[in-house]
Amino acid sequence: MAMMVFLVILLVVFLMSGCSQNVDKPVDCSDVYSSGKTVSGIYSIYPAGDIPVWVYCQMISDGNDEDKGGWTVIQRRMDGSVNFYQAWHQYKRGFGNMESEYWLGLDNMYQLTRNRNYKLRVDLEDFQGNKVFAQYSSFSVGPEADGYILHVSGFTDGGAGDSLSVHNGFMFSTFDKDQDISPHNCAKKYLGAFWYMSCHHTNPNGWYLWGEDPTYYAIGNVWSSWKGYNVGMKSISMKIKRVS
Ligand SMILES: [Ca+2]
Repeated sequence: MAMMVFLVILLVVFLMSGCSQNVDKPVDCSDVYSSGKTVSGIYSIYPAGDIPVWVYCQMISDGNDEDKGGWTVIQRRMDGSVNFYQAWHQYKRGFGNMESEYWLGLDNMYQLTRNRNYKLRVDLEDFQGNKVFAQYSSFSVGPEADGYILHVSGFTDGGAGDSLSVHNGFMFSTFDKDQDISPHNCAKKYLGAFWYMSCHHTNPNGWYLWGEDPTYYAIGNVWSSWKGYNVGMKSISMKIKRVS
């Protein structure tokens, strides 16, 4: 009998520790921020429940004091240190270095946005130190079975102009998986991977150009509504934040 009671107590303790662990699993950087961790940096999040994913959380205001903290960075270029000309399976699962340049992965983006509402902010900086942004009130990525279709809308201009809304509704393409609507392979032609149509108004995952370089048209990490098709960004980052 004593043994039975002991086992029941052991079971209850085990179940309770399991419950408290779940509370400690932030889904995204909004949860990380809400838990009191308000310093920008690398944190683990759990977009799909059990498997941790390392990510850079940007804990800053975007200019509005009521809109502080908790941006989950899903894509970042800043120094050309990571090769973004990667195959489908890499874009699916994610790659790069959380301290510098990386892609969070289409699976993680899908898991994050499938049941929750997110807004998107794209921050841009040129090699002269000018900074602008574009913001979208709604962002999500569909399931792999449908080609990881991009859903983006609700543009607000922070000086960058809108180079992304035109990509709304298109599937993701890499050099080894052409799902664009061009007779060409857009990823091969413009040395990137993106929700290409035929082919792009922005190419965030394109070649890191180190500024203006018209040698090969539109291959760089460009945002055409700000600097045209031949000026690569010094930094470009895409980050999402949950909205209620
Ligand atoms: Ca094509």
